[in-house]
Amino acid sequence: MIKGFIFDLDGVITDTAEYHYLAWRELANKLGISIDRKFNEQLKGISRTDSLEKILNYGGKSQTYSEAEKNELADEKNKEYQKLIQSITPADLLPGMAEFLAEIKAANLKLGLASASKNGPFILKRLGIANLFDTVVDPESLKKGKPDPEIFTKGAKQLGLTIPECVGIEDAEAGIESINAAGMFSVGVGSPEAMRFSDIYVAKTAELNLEMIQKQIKS
Ligand code: B16
Ligand code: MG
Repeated sequence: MIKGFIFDLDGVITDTAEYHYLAWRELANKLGISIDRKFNEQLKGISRTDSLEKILNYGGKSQTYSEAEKNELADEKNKEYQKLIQSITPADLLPGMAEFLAEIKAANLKLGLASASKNGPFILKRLGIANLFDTVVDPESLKKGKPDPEIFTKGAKQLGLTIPECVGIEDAEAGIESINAAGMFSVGVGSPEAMRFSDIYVAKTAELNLEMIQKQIKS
């Protein structure tokens, strides 16, 4: 019996990937590295420090900076990102999400957030949905990020639920891997190719609804 849903943020609840991209592109340009939207796909669901490593590797500069300098670069990106997310409003919820979250709450199910983003709580507030969430996993408390199962396992624990009582929802391959490794039922949002390892998937957030997911779990 399903008692709770654990959501990813970027790409499921709202599309912050574009803001991450713009902020990383600005930093990469300064470092003489050129990235495009295709490259940015690899950064989805990946932590800030891992994203910087991927960009530096891509630009052949993985050995150029000290740890302290890398921290400064990651901070610089985050400052730019934080400027961009100030303008987020409830209109930035992805299609169908306001309804889907309301449906979950109306059924008295619990809601958790399992986002790699340290800006997650601020974004939930800007979207006007922070009060719907029973718990938010703090990504700084994790030993390992996605695809490690820790973030979803911790989410279930924080909700006071067992793994089989929870459903995880993700748009990134690393995220689906994380849910599956936790032993939780996984719902993917995205193309059949990208979501090939999820238990079920939908192409768009507008297709998410409680009845459909509950039926698929029973069958
Ligand atoms: P921050 P998710 C992830 O969010 C993003 O997809 C990823 O691009 C970003 O680097 C990561 O959060 C960390 O974000 O720099 O704000 O801490 O998909 O896990 O909700
Ligand atoms: Mg995501």
